[in-house]
Amino acid sequence: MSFADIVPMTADQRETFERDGFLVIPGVLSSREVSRYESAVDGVYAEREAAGRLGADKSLHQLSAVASCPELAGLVNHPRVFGLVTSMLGWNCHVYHSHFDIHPPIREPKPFRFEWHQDGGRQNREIETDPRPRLSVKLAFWLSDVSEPGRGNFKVVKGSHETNRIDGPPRRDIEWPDPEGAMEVCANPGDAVFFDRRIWHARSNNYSDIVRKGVFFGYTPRWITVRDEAVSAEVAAGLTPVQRQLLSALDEGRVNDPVEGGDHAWGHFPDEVPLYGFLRERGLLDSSIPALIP
Ligand SMILES: O=C(O)CCC(=O)C(=O)O
Repeated sequence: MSFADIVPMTADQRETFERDGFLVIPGVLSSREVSRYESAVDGVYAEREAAGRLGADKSLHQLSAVASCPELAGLVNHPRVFGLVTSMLGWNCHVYHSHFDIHPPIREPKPFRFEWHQDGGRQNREIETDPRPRLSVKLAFWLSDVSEPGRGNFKVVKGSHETNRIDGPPRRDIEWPDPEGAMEVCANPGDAVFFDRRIWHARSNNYSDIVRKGVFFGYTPRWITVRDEAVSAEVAAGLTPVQRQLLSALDEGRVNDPVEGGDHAWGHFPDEVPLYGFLRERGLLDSSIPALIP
């Protein structure tokens, strides 16, 4: 499947996603892709290790996935799953937050930390609705085998994305049970998980013998600001126009014209937004989805 292709979300997937708050998509990456992306993140891990910049448990939570590891750019609009993003968010979106995570096996007991959260930081305090709006979705690509629990799996409370509050300890270091209904999502290397940012989620401790590796991209409308570091001009030059949009590296047309305004995050000029043209050319501006209407 080439980058010219894209598969929109099916009606069944949408029903499951709306009900559960997440989808597991098997076999997104071939074993060659898994090896290629794995060696890219391993390279960054080795650099951070040499520079003494790993966590106390030798883990790496590396923000700004593509700026930190340009070889990961192909994941940002991976043809097998990017249609899930456009089917939810439409064409005026970008990546606002991304990371890759490497968690070696835990050999010694770890201090407790209640990690359950919704994504979006202060969006969860500063927006007054109940339930909160979706605002962003995230893709996780698995580069290691998390097909059994206890391997650093992604944990969710299925269907919790429309619940604003779960019970938790008064401080995150106070021992507290997992929320009712918590489950570990199991996946093979090359599988992806697509989730609503509001789903209550955490990571299981990795008590296996396998180093846990995953790459995460959070997508949101372009009128929500980006937390990631920008990619370098050299990296941007090697990206497709859609990838440049997603990674906030658009630098063409009127985008930077202070008088004309041109393309900007409010999406007033769809023709100047690469993803709009990309979807239009493929007949994928499904007008039953408001975010796809120009
Ligand atoms: O590493 C995980 O499985 C959890 C990731 C996470 O908390 C997040 O993407 O916000």
